[in-house]
Amino acid sequence: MLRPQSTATREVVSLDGLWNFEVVHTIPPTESDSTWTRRLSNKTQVPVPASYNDIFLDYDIRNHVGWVKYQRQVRVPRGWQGTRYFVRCDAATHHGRIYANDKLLADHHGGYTPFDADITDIVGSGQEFQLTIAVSSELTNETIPPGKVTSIPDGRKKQTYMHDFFNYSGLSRSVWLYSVPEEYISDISINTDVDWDKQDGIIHYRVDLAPPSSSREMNCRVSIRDEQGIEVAIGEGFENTITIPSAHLWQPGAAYLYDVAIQLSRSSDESPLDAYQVNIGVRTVEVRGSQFLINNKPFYFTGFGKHEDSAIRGKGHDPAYLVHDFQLLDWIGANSFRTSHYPYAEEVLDYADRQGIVVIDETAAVGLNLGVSSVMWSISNEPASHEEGAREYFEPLVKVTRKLDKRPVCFANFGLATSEKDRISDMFDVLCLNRYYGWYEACGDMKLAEQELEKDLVGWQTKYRKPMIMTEYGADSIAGLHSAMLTPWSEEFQADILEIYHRVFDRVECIVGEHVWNFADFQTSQHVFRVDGNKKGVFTRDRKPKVSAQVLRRRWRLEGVGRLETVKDGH
Ligand code: BDP
Repeated sequence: MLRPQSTATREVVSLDGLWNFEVVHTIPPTESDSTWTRRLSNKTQVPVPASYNDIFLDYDIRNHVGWVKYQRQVRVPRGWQGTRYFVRCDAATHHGRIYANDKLLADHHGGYTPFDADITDIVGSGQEFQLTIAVSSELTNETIPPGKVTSIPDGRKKQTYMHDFFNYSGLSRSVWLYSVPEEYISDISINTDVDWDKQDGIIHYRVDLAPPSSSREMNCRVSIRDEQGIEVAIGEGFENTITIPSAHLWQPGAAYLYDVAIQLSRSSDESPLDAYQVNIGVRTVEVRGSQFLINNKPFYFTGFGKHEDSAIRGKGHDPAYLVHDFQLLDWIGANSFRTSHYPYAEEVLDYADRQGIVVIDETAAVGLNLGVSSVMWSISNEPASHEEGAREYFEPLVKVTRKLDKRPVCFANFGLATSEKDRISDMFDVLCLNRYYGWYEACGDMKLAEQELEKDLVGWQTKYRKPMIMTEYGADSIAGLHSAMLTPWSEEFQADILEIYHRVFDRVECIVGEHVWNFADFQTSQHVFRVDGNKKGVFTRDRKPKVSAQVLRRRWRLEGVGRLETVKDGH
């Protein structure tokens, strides 16, 4: 699904801002019941994009289990006659429905992927309509992520879940109204390769149309321009391979993006029908033996598991936090991050592409974006890969992922599924491990932690000889709590733990990366074991560095671990 774009043939209107809002306490009996679309008062309003939970001070709104409604009036621009137009929701966490006036037009499961509704036949151009988006926060044993809803004696519902981040809900990403021509480009797939002898960039592309049969009377022209705006290559047809002579490669830390313009025109008179533009980087990704190669050179990941999380907006996308977080990644010397534990807003991936930051995209929703910065798909975090049935569950998922895209595939393994007990790691390209020695295990016994960690990693290395990334390691620390006596929760304790891990990484040959858990403190469900959330951040929730940030900055930025020129045959 392509993102809305303003081009010569398409228009976009942002629907972000304040929307009328209502918490639904009694679920209307059917999906078409008119109470779903009853007009809401404008006394209670919420911002879009933002999770609604922390906007109010009300316990029952913050912890609401079930549906809420967002509503506003929208006018379709007058000039959109003769086009098709859609309402697009970038994310509704976790189940979303779009209603135009009283018609249900889209029903989408999955809280972190976009969906849209064609409203062309419901509202004429120039007309106003009432847009209602209903969003449910419920997690059950049929959703991803899973959860459980129970009822307590006073009739309220309680949501429990296994994951360790607050179940923020609502419209956490933008909402758009956009138009496309009657016959339009519906999808674009691009793969890049490099002819290493000639240093040429090879671009394989495919353009899909809607309605699907319309391509016969049309031409498709693809033009590639460099960063100076100079056309360097062109292609004809809906599927083809284009060569960019002596291509400028997209490198970690040194992004370079080509502009790919796709133009559809009518065969008979060459009149323009549709236009779409994407930016792409030319680069290769490959796993060879125990190395992870980007552009044929060993790459060592340094960075973090992150969250979309900040005060008040919850998981709401915020461009100020986006840019500031990338500033901090640069300051600390990180070259990559994992979109733990869900696909992030597409704006984040686009920005990573422009900044040369490498991404491990934790999602099964392949095709969501064209991001070049994503070098690998993580299809699960900490599944019970040691239990019976794990292989049967994951085998088809790995197959589907490989069919959809050629990038390496991994999952994040947890401590209980040891190298002896795990049943699935042979199917993956890279071994990603989450470990908490010195914290959840052997807490405070730094010597034992170091020994156990090394034994664990060497076990995986001996069995598989595949590249290994430590995708989570760290400890909680309360900013401002200091101690020279190895006191858990102090900033020094967290810093010490990181140093143990680094010593071990430097001794284990197959380790090709280190992602600290977590970039910043983040909110969790209310819990007596979590003091206002998870404090494993190297930065506080408002992005102030803790002592551990200096440990990382020294290693990554000053000693240069993970910098391209320092990663040769090992690190
Ligand atoms: C890991 C999870 C992560 C948690 C972390 C922790 O992958 O989501 O936040 O533990 O306990 O198991 O901090």
